[in-house]
Amino acid sequence: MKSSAFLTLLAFGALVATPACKREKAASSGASTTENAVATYVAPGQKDEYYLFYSGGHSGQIFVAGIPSMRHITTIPVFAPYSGTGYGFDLETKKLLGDYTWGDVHHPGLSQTNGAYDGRWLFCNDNANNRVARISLSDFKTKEILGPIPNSSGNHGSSFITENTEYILVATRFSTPLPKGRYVELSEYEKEFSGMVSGIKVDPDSGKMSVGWQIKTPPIDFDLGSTGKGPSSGWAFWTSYNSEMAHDLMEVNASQADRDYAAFVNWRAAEKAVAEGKAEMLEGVPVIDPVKVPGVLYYVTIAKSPHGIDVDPSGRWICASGKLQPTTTVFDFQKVLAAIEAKNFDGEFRGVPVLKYDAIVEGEVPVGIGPLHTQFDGKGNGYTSLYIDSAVTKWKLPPWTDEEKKDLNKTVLDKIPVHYAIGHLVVGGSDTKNPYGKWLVAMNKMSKGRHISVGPSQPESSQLIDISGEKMKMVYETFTEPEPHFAQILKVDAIKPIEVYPKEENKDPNAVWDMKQAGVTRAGADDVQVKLIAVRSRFVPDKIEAKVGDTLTVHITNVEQTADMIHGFAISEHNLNVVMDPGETRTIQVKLTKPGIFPYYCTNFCSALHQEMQGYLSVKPADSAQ
Ligand code: RUQ
Ligand code: CUA
Repeated sequence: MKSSAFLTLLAFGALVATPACKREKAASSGASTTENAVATYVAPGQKDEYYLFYSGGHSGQIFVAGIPSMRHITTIPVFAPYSGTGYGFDLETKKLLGDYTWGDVHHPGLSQTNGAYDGRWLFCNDNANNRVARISLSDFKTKEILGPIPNSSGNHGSSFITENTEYILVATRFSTPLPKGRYVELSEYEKEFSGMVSGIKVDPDSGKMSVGWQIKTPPIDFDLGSTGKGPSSGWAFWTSYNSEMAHDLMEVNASQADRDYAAFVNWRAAEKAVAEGKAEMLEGVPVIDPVKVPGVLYYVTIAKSPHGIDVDPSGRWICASGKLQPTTTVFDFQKVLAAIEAKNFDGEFRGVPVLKYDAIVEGEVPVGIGPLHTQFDGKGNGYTSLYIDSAVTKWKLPPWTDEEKKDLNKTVLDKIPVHYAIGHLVVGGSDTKNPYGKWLVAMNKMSKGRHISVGPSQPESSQLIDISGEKMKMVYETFTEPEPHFAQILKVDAIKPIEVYPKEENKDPNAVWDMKQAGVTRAGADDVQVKLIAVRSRFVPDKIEAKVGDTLTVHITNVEQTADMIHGFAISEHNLNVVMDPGETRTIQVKLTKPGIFPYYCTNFCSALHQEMQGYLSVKPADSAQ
C-alpha cells in the first residue's frame, strides 16, 4: 500500500515537474534565462518603451502591443466592426465601413516628416477591398477609410509612406480589366488586364486622403514596396511576380521565368506629368501611360519570385529578395541614376525600359533560403527574414571591402533560428533615416506547437530579438493575434495621446451637457430623437418611449471629463452597442420593428453603481395612440 502510494506520488510529481523542467531547459539554451527575463520584464506599475502596431490581417484590425513586454494592450478596429469599442455600430463609424464588414490589413505605415516618424497618423491597407485607412495617434481611432480605390484591385503593395507623407503609395496585386465592371474573358488576360500604381495624396494639415494619380502597368502582380529617401528621394520601389502574365495555375505558370520585374517609380516625375496634363482621366483619376510619359517608370529584373524590397536608412541601397533564390539583391541607387542618365538599358518590357542589371547591382548577399523582407538597424546592417530556413540573417550593407566583394559570404554576420516560417520582421524606425535599432520582432507564419493546445487552429507566434549586440539574442516569445503581417514600432515618447475629449472641442450639434437639455422628442410622424447624457452612474433620460415603425435616433454624450471614465450604451435585442469616451458624443439609429420593453444599460464598467446604470426603451404597438 505504502509503496504503491509512493509510486503514484512519484508519477504524479513527474507529470507536474515535466513542463517546468522543459521550460528551464528550453530557455537556458542560448543567453541566460535570467538576463532575458529581466530584459523583457515590465514590472507592475511600469510601462513599456515602444509601441508595436501590428496588422491583424483578415481580422481587419490593428493590434497594439508594448515592447519589450510584448503585451497586447489595445485593438484598433479599422475595417471590421468591434463591439469592444462600439466601432461600426454608430452612424459615423458605420459610414466609415461603408458596404464592408471586413478587410485584410497587411502593412501599417506611420506618417513621416523629413524621413522621421512624426507621430501623427498610422495608415494601413486593405488587400481585399482596395482601401487605405488613416488612424489618428492622438486618440488611436480610425478617422478615414478611402476606397475602394478606382482602377485598382488587390491593394497588397501598400501602405508605403513618402518622406514627408506627401503620398501613400499603393500598387495592385491583382490585375483586372479597366474600367472596373467591364467584362472580358480570362483568356484575354495579357491583352486586356491592367495593373496600377497609385499615389494617394495626403493633406498635410488634415491628413485627408484622395487619389492623386495613377500609373497603368501590364498585368503583373505587384507584391511589396517601399519609398526612397536621400539619393532615392522621390522614388518608390515595388517587386512583382508573374512576369509570365499567367492567369491560371499560378503556382506553376507564374514561376516559369528565372526573373521577375521590380518597378522603380519616379513619383515626383509622375506628379509633374499630371500637372503638365500628360495623364488621361479614367474613373475620375488622372492615369499616366508610362509608355507615353518616359521617365516615370523603369523595370529591373530580380530573381526569382521576389517579395520584399526595402530601402536602407541612407536611401542608397535597395534590397530585394527572391523567395526562390537564396540571396538578397542589393542595388546601388546612385548607379540606377547613372544608368538612367546613360540609357543603359537591357531592352524593354511592354514599351518601358528595363535597366541593365549588371550596371546597377552591387551584389547578391547569400542570406539563406526563402528570403522575404529586410529591415535595418541604422548601424550599417540588414536583417532578412528567411521563410524556408525559419531564421533571420544579419548581414553587412555596402560599402564592402574588396575582400568582402570577392566573397559575399563574408558580409553575413549572424543567423538566428525563429519558430517557425517567419514572414515579416520589423526593426523600430527601419523605414526612417534614423532607426532605433535595439529590438527586432519576428512575425512567424506558423507556430506549430509553440503554445498550449487550443485545437486545430494554432495561435500564431511572434518573437522578440535583441539586436543591440554583435550577435542577435532571442529573448521572448508571445502569442500574436491573427493574422500577423507587417508592423511598425514607435517610441512611446514620440506621441502624447489625449486622455479626454475636451468639452469645448466637441462640435457635435446634438451633444448635450446639461441634464435640462436631455430628453426625447418626436421630430416627425415616425422619427424619435433622443439626446441622452451618460454620467456616473445614470442615463438621462432613463425612459424612452416610441412605437413600432419609428426610427429611433439616440445621441449619447459622455459628459465626464475625467480620464478613463468610459460609458457604453446597449439596447437589449437590438444588436446595438456603442462606447463613449469622456467628452465624446456618438449617435446610434435603429428602426423599431418589435413591440415590448427593452432595457438599455451601460456596457463599460464605470463605477460601483455601474450595474444600476440602466433605463427602458418602451416600444408600443404600431396602432397605439401616440
Ligand atoms: S506580405 S510575408 Cu502581405 Cu507583407 Cu510579406
Ligand atoms: Cu457607465 Cu458603466
